[in-house]
Amino acid sequence: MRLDYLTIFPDYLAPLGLSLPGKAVESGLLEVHVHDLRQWTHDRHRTVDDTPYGGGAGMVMKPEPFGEAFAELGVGAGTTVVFTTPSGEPFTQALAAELSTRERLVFACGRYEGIDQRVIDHARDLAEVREVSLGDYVLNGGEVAALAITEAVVRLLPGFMGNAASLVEESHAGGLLEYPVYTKPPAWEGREVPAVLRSGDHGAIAAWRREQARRRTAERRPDLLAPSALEDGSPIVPAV
Ligand code: 6GU
Repeated sequence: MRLDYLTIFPDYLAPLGLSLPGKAVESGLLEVHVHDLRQWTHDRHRTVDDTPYGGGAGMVMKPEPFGEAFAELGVGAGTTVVFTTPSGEPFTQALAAELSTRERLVFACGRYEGIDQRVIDHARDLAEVREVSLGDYVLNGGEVAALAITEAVVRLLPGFMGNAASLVEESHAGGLLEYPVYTKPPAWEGREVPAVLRSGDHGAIAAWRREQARRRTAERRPDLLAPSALEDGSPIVPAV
């Protein structure tokens, strides 16, 4: 898989060289290219934004640098352009799985009040487009969102370290949050590990974990237990 990032803050994406994506690059599974959007400006101030038509607060990212970037990077059939924006579709494990099947992702990281709509429309003429949001809150820009999406996608790539085992586990998940986990020592700060986990009774342990996961999900994410969440594409969480 090839990943390209268009950003006015390339330093924000430095973590891509570390840990998980870094290893995937070293193993040859992944190619990563971070591009400073300002390289496709031509004025002395390397301008990437301008005032919004119709008025209003903030600045809008200009279309031309994106257009030139798409052309130079060869965005076309076989590419998915991911626009990170709080007005996008919610990012889920299901979307991560879908994106992990693509040959090439180009992340267009928005800043300011957004990107001129014609950039998104133009990208749709060239390639597949997904506008993606991490959740219902506002970040200053799409870079951190692009990092999060990247990590979720890259760990699903076939052949990536450790992914076989974790994928099998995730497929058993049943759309619940993870149960609490414990390790040694058996008592710490006056708190004991639940006896059932030390009982060696695998049936009882599985039942306890299922119940803990159900309880935790009911408390924190009742939406996951609603009938509408039980259709295909429900969120995938660790094994119970
Ligand atoms: Cl993808 N971008 C920005 N700027 N804010 C967000 C987001 C994305 N997802 C949630 N908040």
